[in-house]
Amino acid sequence: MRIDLSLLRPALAAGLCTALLAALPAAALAHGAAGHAPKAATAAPSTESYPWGREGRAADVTRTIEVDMKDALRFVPGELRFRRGETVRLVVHNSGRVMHELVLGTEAELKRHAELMKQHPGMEHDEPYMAHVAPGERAEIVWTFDKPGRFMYGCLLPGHFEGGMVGRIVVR
Ligand SMILES: [Cu+2]
Repeated sequence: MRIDLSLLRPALAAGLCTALLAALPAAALAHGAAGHAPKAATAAPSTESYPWGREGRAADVTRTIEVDMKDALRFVPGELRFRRGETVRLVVHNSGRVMHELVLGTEAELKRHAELMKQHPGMEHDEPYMAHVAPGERAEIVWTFDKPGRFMYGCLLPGHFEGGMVGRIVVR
């Protein structure tokens, strides 16, 4: 079974996430890898909007950016700059030997999320703003940066975020 984090978002915002998730049986937080099957190319993007943008339409992509994830707990490059309104395809590689993920968000959101992951290492979930990538694999995020600001991307696997596996995003 999978937990839809969108249902928890109001609780996350209220800082109640820890208490809420602690009340759930651990088994409810894990689900099989089947939940991460790639979405069909024809699937309509989510209409949900986030402070750091929204899922983009493949037809609107104007730029493709490659990001590599390394076992040294680094993203390469470690900073990305976009113009407001730009829709980009992030091609996320994992050149390491362990699992990594790229999750877009605000700094506060990623910190909260990383704390959750520490307490529930088996927690898996999928949202349009994240890519879980097995060693040697690649995955894509199509994203529209529709609001200016400073955002981040991070690997929220336990120890990785704290180990500095973060990148900066500037949208002007
Ligand atoms: Cu990682």
